[in-house]
Amino acid sequence: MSAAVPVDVWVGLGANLGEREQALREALQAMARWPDTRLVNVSALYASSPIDAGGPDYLNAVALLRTTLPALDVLQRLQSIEQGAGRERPYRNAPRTLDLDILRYGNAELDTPTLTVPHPRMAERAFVLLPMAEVSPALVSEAALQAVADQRIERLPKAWVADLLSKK
Ligand code: PH2
Ligand code: MG
Ligand code: MG
Repeated sequence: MSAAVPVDVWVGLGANLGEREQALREALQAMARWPDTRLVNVSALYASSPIDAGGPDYLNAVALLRTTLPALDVLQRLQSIEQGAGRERPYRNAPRTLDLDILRYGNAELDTPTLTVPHPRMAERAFVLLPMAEVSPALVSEAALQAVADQRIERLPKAWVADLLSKK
């Protein structure tokens, strides 16, 4: 048993190659199985045009976890899920089968060679801010949403992962 205080962690999910929805769903299933971790909430799916990148449209979502795992442990686990989904990294912002980014780790401000939180480009991206506002409205201001209002993004109304949310 861990004595550490649980931390809220916001994870951005994205995919624009392959079976996108299935990859996002399987990633959430994997996170829900981590030790000392609850999957508290997940946004709807959003379809969005690639930002600073090429290739097909993305599916994006944001998940809220509550965990006692350290930030770098969370990062390592996310990377291992990406690997399992066949993620390749031929060049920066290349199209991908699965991308899992730590957006926030509680209120921590970290700048290490492998992890910077809050995510440095979060505020520029509608595909992060809209789903994040759905999960945690207090974290995203109207002004922040206005600033990305020109980006093409569509909220998909379908129910998709309610069955995965922790009842604890
Ligand atoms: N991820 C990127 C770059 N551009 N665009 C959209 N719409 N969605 C993404 O997840 C995304 C992107 C780099 O990780
Ligand atoms: Mg990313
Ligand atoms: Mg990434």
